[in-house]
Amino acid sequence: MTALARFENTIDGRTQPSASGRWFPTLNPYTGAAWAELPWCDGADADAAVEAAHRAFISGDWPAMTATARGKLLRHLGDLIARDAQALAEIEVRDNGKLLAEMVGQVRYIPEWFHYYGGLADKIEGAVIPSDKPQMFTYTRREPLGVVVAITPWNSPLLLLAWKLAPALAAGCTVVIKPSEFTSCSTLALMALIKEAGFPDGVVNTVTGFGAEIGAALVSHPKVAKIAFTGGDATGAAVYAQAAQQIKHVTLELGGKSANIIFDDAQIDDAVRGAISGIFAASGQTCIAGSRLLVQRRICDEVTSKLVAVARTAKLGDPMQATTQVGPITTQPQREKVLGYIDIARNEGATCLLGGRIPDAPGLAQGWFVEPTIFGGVSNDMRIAREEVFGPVLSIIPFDDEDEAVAIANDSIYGLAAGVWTGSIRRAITMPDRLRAGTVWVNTYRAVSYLAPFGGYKKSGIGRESGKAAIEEYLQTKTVWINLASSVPDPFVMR
Ligand code: TXE
Repeated sequence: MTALARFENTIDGRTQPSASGRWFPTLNPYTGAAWAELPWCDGADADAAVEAAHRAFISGDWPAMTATARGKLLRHLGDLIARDAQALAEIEVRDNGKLLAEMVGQVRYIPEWFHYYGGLADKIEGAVIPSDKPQMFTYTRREPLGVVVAITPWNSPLLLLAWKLAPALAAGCTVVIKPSEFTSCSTLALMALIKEAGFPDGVVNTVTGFGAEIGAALVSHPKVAKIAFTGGDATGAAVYAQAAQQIKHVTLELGGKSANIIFDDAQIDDAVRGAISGIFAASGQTCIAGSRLLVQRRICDEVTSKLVAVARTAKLGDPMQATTQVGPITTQPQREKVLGYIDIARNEGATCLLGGRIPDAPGLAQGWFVEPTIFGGVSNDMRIAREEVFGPVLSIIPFDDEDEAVAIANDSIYGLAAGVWTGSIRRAITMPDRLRAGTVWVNTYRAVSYLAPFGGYKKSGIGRESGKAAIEEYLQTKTVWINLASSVPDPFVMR
């Protein structure tokens, strides 16, 4: 038996196994087999990483560096990621089973975040405050928060890390990354590029292992100033509660149950393609999945039959192959969860129009596949319409008019994203105003950019990632008062 590849953490600039010397395997969702091993960290490693990040924040080269120099490091890192995009994407596919074509595209896009925030690093400005007090000079400084713990999920490990890492570093923070235990390898591979780019030791550190074991040690560490988290809402709520104990800053990017709304004046074939990309791309494992498809009743049968016809032809298979359209589910527990929701939907009385099973095609048995699944006859009070499935399962919900579409779309604990398909300019402008979601797409779906703030309303999260807004999440304001008078007046009266 050949030994598995081993990836190591980087703490204080040194690659290392865990303090305990234990390892755990990472599995390939297409083969179901272990393909690499990772350091199984515990509280001792978490503490070492936070201490290293704290030292790098308060002393040494990083705090002494100009913002322009910081920005250059970020841009250099972006170039190195572009150079190694193919190799990084292949690591991601082995870990998360998403299509190589999608992951290569995604990793090739990641440098934009480092270039953008590299450019923004030396445009962080304070202000001189007009003074209402004579002989007083008052100004503000924008200062980094401190040590940031970045906790990332398994669906798009490097992209969702870049959304945190680039603005955090541009702001001058230092970072400890806790990648998902299911997909840590690409993050550990990225650390070699962070070293090559020239970041001082301790500015970026990693700790791999199980969230339940090291999450609390990281989140509650007194030297951590902020947690930037993407993951499920239950874990997000636990992280938020723990962070509150020490009044730490948080950004939370959590789940969704996004409504993708098709009006009867839409280009129906485009809308069908949008609905497919909204739920079957990445096997539905995206926080922005358009898992509730709201269709105006007059066109509901037509849209449904077109959707079923297109989804039926989706080619499941090896995510490394260019012809594959739907890959496996990333983790075994997640596949169980998806299959569980399919049973729940059937028991609730929804009609399974397509899929709903583990595929029996030859060559797929070893991987964690679920057939693309479409449910009709769904009402918005069913659990399949209310809870995040995070898999290739679409619920079709008919509506009669605009008001009803808005009411159904907004009747959710989540508010991450929404889609609107319409030929009406009026609707294209008024519907986004009425939808309670952090992102609304009109006649498109799943567009994101380093330029555009992204985040959730309601239980989908707190704070924004990407765009200028995101850097604010890693900064705090200090106000400085300088007395220009030659003497200090009456000490018993507030100035
Ligand atoms: O996520 P977790 P899971 C949703 C999706 C999925 C569900 C559960 O619905 O079915 O979440 O997935 C770390 N303290 N999303 O269990 O647990 C964990 O190690 C600190 C939506 O995989 O939220 C990982 O690094 N950290 C989502 C990260 O949290 C802890 C993407 C996310 O894992 C921790 C993924 C703890 N106590 C799942 N426990 C999205 N918004 O895109 C775990 N972690």
